Amino acid sequence: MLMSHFTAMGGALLSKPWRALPENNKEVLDFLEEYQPRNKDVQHIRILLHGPAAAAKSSFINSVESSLLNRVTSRALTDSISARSFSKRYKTFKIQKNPQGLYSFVFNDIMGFDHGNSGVCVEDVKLVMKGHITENYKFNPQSQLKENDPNYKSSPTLEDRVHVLVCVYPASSVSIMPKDILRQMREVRLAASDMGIPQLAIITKVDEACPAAGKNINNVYKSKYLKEKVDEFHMALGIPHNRIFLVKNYSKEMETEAGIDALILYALEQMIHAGEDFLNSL
Ligand SMILES: Nc1nc2c(ncn2[C@@H]2O[C@H](COP(=O)(O)OP(=O)(O)OP(=O)(O)O)[C@@H](O)[C@H]2O)c(=O)[nH]1
Ligand SMILES: [Mg+2]
Repeated sequence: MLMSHFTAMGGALLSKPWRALPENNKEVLDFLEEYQPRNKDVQHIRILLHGPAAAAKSSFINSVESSLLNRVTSRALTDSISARSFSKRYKTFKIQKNPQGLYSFVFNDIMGFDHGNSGVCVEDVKLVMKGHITENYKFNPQSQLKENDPNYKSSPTLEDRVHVLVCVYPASSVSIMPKDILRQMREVRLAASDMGIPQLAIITKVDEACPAAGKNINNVYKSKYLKEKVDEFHMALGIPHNRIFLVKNYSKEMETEAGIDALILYALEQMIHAGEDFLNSL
């Protein structure tokens, strides 16, 4: 049984982390640098991020790039005040490893879910997973992409298909998850399961949700509050505990930090393993 104590910041901290992160980031960075899919039908693993508007999907892509390049970047545009989803297009982000090449994984950013007809259509997310949607397509919240549309790719390759699905959700909203958003996320999850696509989740904005984690990033996996959020998220969506990761993005920092990198790289490594296993099971 882990001992816990209350901090001056008001959150209970366990004496030991309930999940151990890798000892150093270098090993994970080396793995990511060398990683290539064994399945020669693809050049990279395609990771799709989905979740409600403002969950921090675009920010996570920037944070991954920042951790890998060792400087804070912001290619995927984010927004702090939009009431509706800020990202509106289907975009693929590749990350430059060195002047000669790219990392062997890409991220797909999409519009977020919202209430009523304001967010991405669930059917469009299913089309993305099957590889039917072309780059830069502007999602129409009112209606799904039709087969006769020029943006509809009728014969997607394995490379076009999604190999890992990642649900993104902010920590402070887990307990107040709106039913219609949950229904949409669950529908996407079930469709991914039907396609055999592995699923993970990242719980974001841990610094906002837990002051002790905001004060010291090394407290993230010691926070009882954040552990409860992982449990609640698991109960709500059915994603196994060990597929749910806590993350803080680079939202206000000017420089990268080892503690923030550790959370991001750990989650990323698990995404790569899941995608590799999927591609080898085909
Ligand atoms: N404090 C804090 N803020 C964050 C974190 N991650 C993202 N943010 C902020 O949350 C806001 C929304 O982030 P986005 O990345 O635009 O969210 P999104 O999921 O892409 O949203 P849409 O494109 O609108 O669907 C931005 O103002 C980010 O700076 C985090 O870990 N901590
Ligand atoms: Mg976005």
